Amino acid sequence: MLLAIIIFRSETMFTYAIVRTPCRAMVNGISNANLGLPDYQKALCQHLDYIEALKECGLRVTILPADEEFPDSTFVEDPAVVTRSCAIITNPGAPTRTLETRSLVATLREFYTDVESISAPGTLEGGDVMMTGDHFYIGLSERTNQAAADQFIAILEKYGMRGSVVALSEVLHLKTGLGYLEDNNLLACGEFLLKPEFQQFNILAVDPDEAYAANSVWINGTVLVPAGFPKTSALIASAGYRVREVDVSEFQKLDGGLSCLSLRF
Ligand code: CIR
Repeated sequence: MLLAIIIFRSETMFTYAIVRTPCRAMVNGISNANLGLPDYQKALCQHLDYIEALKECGLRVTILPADEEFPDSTFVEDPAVVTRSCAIITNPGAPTRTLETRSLVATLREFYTDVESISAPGTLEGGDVMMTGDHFYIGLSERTNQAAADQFIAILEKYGMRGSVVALSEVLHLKTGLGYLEDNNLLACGEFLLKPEFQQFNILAVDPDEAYAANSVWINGTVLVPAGFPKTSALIASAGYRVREVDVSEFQKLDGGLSCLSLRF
């Protein structure tokens, strides 16, 4: 019995996380949320609690300094994708974010021998990439195009991994509406519920009025869930996970979710 449990449990384990302290200029970040401007001091407090939650999951956290040049730079998931074998510097599709990649390269080289990159005309943001074991789903969005997806899949194949594309129509990034919780469990809402690509997963359907919580993050058996979404918290807990709520209201005002705030590997 115990052997069966070991065999069917996820093999993914994360050791490290990279985050970036929010900058004062975050009030100028890109937003379509219509939730008002973020409160910077509150965002700093929420970010510290987010780091605490990562540490509670056993991660060693590298905290990069705030970068006032880039209002959205706290969303460190977008300028890079980290895998078991290599890091991939992306080419963010939002023009104000393209150069966020520059300052990440040196940090990633501290952890990875192999650091690959996506180049123009390809544009890709990490929020559009969802890892499920050795297979990566790449959302084709306003930020991520087919040219970049082709480059990304070629890089994955070089390291024995695989990728496939998914068309998006309703959300900013693929992981705005999806969160892979390992062990074949996929948190999903809206346009993703019925997509054929995802029907082999055990779909945990997020209530439409809690759509923001679809971007919850599995880390070593715990799921970080945004505070204020009780139905989704209960759904995840009932699937057997430890739930750690994190208040990220100030980042939600910039269309950012829990996954966007870190790289985990
Ligand atoms: C942006 O629009 O780029 C930021 N305001 C939010 C980025 C959120 N990132 C993510 O979903 N991975």
